[in-house]
Amino acid sequence: MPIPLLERVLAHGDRPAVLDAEGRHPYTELIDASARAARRLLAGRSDLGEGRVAFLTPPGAVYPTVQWGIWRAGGVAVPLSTLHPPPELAYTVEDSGAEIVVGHPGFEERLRPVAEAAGRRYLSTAALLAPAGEPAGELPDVEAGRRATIVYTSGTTSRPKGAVTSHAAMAAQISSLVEAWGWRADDRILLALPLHHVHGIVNVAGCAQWSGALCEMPPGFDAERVWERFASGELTLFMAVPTIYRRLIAVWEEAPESRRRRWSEGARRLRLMVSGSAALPVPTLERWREIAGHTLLERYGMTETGMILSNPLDGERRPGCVGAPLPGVEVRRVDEGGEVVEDPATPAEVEVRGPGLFREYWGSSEATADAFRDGWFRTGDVAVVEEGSYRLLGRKSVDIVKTGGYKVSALEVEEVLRTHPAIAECAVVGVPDPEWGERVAVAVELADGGELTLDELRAWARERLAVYKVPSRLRVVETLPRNALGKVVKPELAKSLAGAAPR
Ligand code: MCA
Ligand code: AMP
Repeated sequence: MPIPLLERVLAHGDRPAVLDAEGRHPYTELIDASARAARRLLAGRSDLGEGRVAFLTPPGAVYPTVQWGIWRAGGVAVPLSTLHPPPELAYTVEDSGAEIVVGHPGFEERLRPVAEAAGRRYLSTAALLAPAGEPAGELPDVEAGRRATIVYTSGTTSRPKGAVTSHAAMAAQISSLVEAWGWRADDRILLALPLHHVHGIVNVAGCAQWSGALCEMPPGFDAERVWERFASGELTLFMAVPTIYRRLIAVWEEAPESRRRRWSEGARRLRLMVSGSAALPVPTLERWREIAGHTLLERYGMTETGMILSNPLDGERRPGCVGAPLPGVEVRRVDEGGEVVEDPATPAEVEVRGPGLFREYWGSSEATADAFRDGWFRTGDVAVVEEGSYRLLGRKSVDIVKTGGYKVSALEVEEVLRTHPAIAECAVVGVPDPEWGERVAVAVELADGGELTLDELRAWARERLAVYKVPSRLRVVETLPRNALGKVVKPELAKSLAGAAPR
């Protein structure tokens, strides 16, 4: 089985892999179940030959079982989001050209009609993993260079793009983190993140699987539950986005003294806590240090590259900085013309090279070509370097918003909102927010006779967009601020929207 991650997994034997609502699942159980899943996906064929399989499961042992089953059948795993309404699910299924859609029974009502409308084969995880009537047959040889997964990510184009990663690249992303953060077989991590993005898939689940560690997978993020798990003294690792640390701090502040003490003492016993996916505000880092006894290790990455820069496991973690290149990752900073900028204090765009990079945007050779310069991936993030540690200053594009760790394309949201009957024109921007990092905000020019409240707009938009893309600030304007060329001046708009009607 030359899929590098699964070769590692095979060596873990009966060690516990996942703890979920059903209990503990050893690695052997997941491996055996994934072989059954693979044979059922194959349904008599010898190899899915990089056919895409979209899947939607809650967090738990079922997730790696299906993911590995797809890989072992020679397919490409396309994780769907539990937060996506049918139009977004349909987009991912269609754009990826998924031939099979796999759904947990809990999502069948939402997902089966999507698969059927697109004319794709729908398979329930209950049928896929049923122990009885196991089909026989050889599984294909899957080379490490094959496509492994497509993760959809928003960008400067309207609709999300599918970033394709090979098994070898995924292994490079994982092994770099395992080395840098000292992952061990006796580690135990609590998953608090969704499993359709790299932070949850690679940094948490993938690294645990590579190392033979145990990953606890509760149904979703619940701040009190996380503190209780810290208090148990059983965890060694925790990784989350800044919004989650903010939530944990808020719940701690409200707890009675005796509980606070128990929670804080438990948190101190973990060996490492990591923050990433969005800028960690220094006050959050400082408050966390006071109440949990950890200086959060902040790191920086992207869906297309895996993790790029990280503060050190041992040694000084500079507040407000994201550290130095991870093992196997090359980083440079360039100016507008693509010239390397040597002066560390001059802001410049970060570019990345290395074995962990994605291969392509699915079905878009043009977008793929645009994303690279001389073999270097252009991140669109601007940074300076302070005593060897990178400090991110922001993104080049105003059309990308990061809210609670999710990347949102302003253009995608605008395109959907323009189809609302009361909206003549609109512009979406990110506005700074202490809880979410940024919030999605919209300024709207109404159609003749149109009326709109934020609640109405949210209810309407939630049926079409993932809830984290739905604006939570609205301002109705006579005219949007435009420059001489008629283009909306978004920085100006962002300033005025910072005080718009909140929810
Ligand atoms: C939930 N809501 C949001 C968000 N999440 N609104 C804006 N931005 C969000 N991120 C909505 C809810 O639907 C709800 O709407 C209201 O806000 C409050 O929901 P609540 O239940 O309080 O939120 P939650 O469900 O607890 O979610 C908060 C969360 C979640 C746990 C922080 O946003 C999350 O899991 N974020 C992590 C995303 C992530 O993994 N990003 C990594 C991408 P209503 O009130 O209307 O019902 S990978 C990446 O970035 C790279 C590779 C990297 O470097 O890691
Ligand atoms: P995604 O496309 O969801 O993978 O998000 C990648 C983007 O998240 C990067 O290009 C950065 O803009 C942002 N990001 C990730 N980690 C950090 C961090 N530690 N600080 C600031 N921004 C970050």
